[in-house]
Amino acid sequence: MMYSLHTGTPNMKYWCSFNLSSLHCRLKMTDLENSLETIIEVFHKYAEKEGDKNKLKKSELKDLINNELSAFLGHVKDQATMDSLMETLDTDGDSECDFQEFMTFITMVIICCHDFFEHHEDE
Ligand SMILES: [Ca+2]
Ligand SMILES: [Ca+2]
Repeated sequence: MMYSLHTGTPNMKYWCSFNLSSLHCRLKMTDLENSLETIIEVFHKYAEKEGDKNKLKKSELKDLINNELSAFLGHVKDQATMDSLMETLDTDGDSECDFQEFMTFITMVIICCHDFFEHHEDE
């Protein structure tokens, strides 16, 4: 399975898929590689529950946040929060969150998280 890198140049994309296809990464993965694989696995675990198996509908995204990101983000209870989150993430307007759109979300979360820890290290 190939995932395009949103910000990568075409050559970077080719380089990644070429190296992935050799499956060296299966031999002994680093912590970072394991973390990246976990993101892919978690996305698919929730995306395949209902409807399109490669996209998160609003309820799937909500379950993912509440089950997998609650220590960082708390629990999302109200519909308005989910509506506006999906609206923000859904750049192609199909009312679902595909993997690229999900990665935008993960990027937002990880940057906030990084800023938070960096700020707290300074104190
Ligand atoms: Ca789905
Ligand atoms: Ca979408």
